[in-house]
Amino acid sequence: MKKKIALISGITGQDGSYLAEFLLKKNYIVHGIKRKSSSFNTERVDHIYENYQKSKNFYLHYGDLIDSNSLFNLVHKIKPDEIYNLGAQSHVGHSFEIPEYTSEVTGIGTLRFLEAIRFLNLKKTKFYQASTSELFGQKDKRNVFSERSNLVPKSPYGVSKLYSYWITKLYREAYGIFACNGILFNHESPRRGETFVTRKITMFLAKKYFGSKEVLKLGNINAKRDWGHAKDYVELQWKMLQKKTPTDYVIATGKSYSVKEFINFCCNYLKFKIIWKGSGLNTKCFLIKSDGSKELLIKIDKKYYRPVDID
Ligand code: NAP
Ligand code: F7E
Repeated sequence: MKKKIALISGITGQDGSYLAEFLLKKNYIVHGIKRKSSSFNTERVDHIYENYQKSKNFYLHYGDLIDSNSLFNLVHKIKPDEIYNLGAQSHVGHSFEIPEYTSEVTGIGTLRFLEAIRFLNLKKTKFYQASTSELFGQKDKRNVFSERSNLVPKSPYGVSKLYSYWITKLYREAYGIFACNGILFNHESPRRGETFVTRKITMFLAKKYFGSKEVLKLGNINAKRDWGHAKDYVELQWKMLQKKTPTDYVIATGKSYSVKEFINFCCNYLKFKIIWKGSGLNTKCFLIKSDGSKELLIKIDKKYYRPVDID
């Protein structure tokens, strides 16, 4: 039987690397897009390259979501059965500092892919768009989010993803492209980028466990998130493209916890005794040492708050 061919943007990221592994195990031929960087950026997929290059099932190509030609040429050459658009400037906080770049990559980048499929008339190519719970903004009166919730993004990242969400829907309806939005809540793993809050906290605490003297600076620790595991969520991305008809899906665990609860859980796991003092910007967390003395562990820094920070 002919092997299925997948093209993944964002293959060097958390989800891209897990999805590549998942699809290769399903006997796909996987093509990934990596962007040009002045330093190595393939750390998360180097082991895949090592394992699969001989079998000719795994390929990496240079390309960029702001470069229509590179995307068009790759789609034309590879003619994938499935495209997974996971590439993005994906950091919500940073999107306030680089809103225009975020819109280009995270918003218009999606249109560039859809236009390539439309223009090349690839009737069999299915398209997955990495959409996000950041479309939602604040919870409504029913205190739940669903595929029918109001979309009220609160960051340049969310607004860019909202454009991608609607353009994906539009190309599905207008041109009959098999295109799905996966509206995913946060998902984490040991491959999570180091500036996202779970990784920032776990890396800091691991260093502290081995004697580091650093103090962790955080933003809004009362913010709540629904955290799942990236490995589970990439499987669902694939499943969406295996359905008979394309539509959009919300993916979440249904349980949310605050950043503070996450810290308490991690400290408990490491058997760190901690105590919280103060409130708001003056909140501090201390580590109680074996001799009873206190060491400052975490403090709040306004710099890590977002202009719109949703609890
Ligand atoms: P990630 O680790 O930040 O990976 C983003 C990927 O996009 C990286 O491979 C990055 O390349 C690539 N990229 C960035 N700018 C690009 C450009 N201009 N052209 C081509 N590629 C570019 O993100 P993730 O956590 O795996 O998330 C995957 C997707 O799901 C993203 O679209 C994200 O917005 C969305 N999402 C994530 C979550 C979550 O909780 N993880 C939830 C909902 C939606 P480099 O490696 O070179 O930086
Ligand atoms: O923040 C708070 C922060 O950056 C989580 C992306 O994958 O998921 C991710 O976006 C919460 C926020 O993820 C710090 O204010 C406190 O409330 O880990 P994060 P995110 O913003 O939820 C969504 C679904 C995506 O689509 C995105 O691509 O933690 N927080 N103090 C902090 N966050 C960070 N990064 N750093 C802090 O110091």
